[in-house]
Amino acid sequence: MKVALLGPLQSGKSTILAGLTGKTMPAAGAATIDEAIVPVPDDRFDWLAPYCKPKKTTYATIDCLDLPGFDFTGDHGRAAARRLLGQIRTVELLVLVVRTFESPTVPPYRNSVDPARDLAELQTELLLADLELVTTRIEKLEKQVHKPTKTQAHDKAELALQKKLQEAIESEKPISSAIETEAERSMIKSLGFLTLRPVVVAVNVGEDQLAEKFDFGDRIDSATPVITICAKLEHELAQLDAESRTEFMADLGISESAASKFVTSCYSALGLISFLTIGSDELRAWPIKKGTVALDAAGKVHTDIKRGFIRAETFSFDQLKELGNEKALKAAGKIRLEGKDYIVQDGDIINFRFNI
Ligand SMILES: Nc1nc2c(ncn2[C@@H]2O[C@H](COP(=O)(O)OP(=O)(O)O)[C@@H](O)[C@H]2O)c(=O)[nH]1
Ligand SMILES: [Mg+2]
Repeated sequence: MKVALLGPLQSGKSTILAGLTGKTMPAAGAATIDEAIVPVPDDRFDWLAPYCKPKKTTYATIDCLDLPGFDFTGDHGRAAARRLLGQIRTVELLVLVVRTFESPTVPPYRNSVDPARDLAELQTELLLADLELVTTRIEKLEKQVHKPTKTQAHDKAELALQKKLQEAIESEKPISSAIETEAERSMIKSLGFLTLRPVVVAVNVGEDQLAEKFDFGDRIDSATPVITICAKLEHELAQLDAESRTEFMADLGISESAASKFVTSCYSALGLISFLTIGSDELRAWPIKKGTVALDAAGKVHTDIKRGFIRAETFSFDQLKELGNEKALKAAGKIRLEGKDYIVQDGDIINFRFNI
């Protein structure tokens, strides 16, 4: 599950990721895409770890790509940005990072701090990248539809769809807004349109702007999360041990770190939930798409478990917490034996029974 962080030069992308992973990210000006594996906070672990005392705990993770900052002020920067956008067509979520912090040592993009302008520019560039793709596809299909091939009917349908998408882009609407059916979605799936992806907007604020709210009006729809994060502060928090961190956060009057809110928002924008496996060896959260059935969830743990699937012994974390232990759950008849088609829920604790 890949997420890409996009934004102008020095908007704070690498600092955000460094805060999330504790790892130093490439210095400003790096030209290559870097990858960071980011753990997804799960407060159920706070209860479960002392309960099962595992040798190992493994959080769900998301894969974040740190892109070099965009500079659309000149031809060279524009070409570099286009190349980078071409390389991220398979990612599933775009995080658009814009900055509002002021710093005497970090000159702002285009010589002024203006998050709405930067966001608009990013959106326009994503639309242009998709327009290029649509146009190329239309040219190809227009030649193809006249040939009496086996795919002629499909080609005609796709051509009509591509023209509809082209119209959407030309009126500055993302492709996601023009897709009406699953059939349409699957028809264009392999093309990797960027404006088909869900978006999270991250506003990188200064330490003195933590309480500010940012409204981008109708530049984004109401479903798009806007996260306010002070990358520099989060990076500092990440360097502290747990106790000092709690103290520092209490001093600042915050309960959940912005970094944690940020990751959780990305996780749900990706349509992901977690099921859990518990035991004395490992306590682990497994990311799955909402709607995943038990058989496929088993396959995440191990292909053998999927192949030899018998039943998924399942109970919910909330019930475990309420009743205290598995014995009590069993006595209360709360442990279910689910079949292959059971739709796994967030917070399900599963023990797969299998046979190989
Ligand atoms: N004052 C302040 N400086 C920041 C903040 N976030 C990033 N910076 C600084 O801005 C510069 C660019 O940040 P970086 O993460 O490399 O930006 P990127 O080009 O988007 O990856 C670095 O010197 C950071 O230390 C912030 O929230 N406040
Ligand atoms: Mg960077």
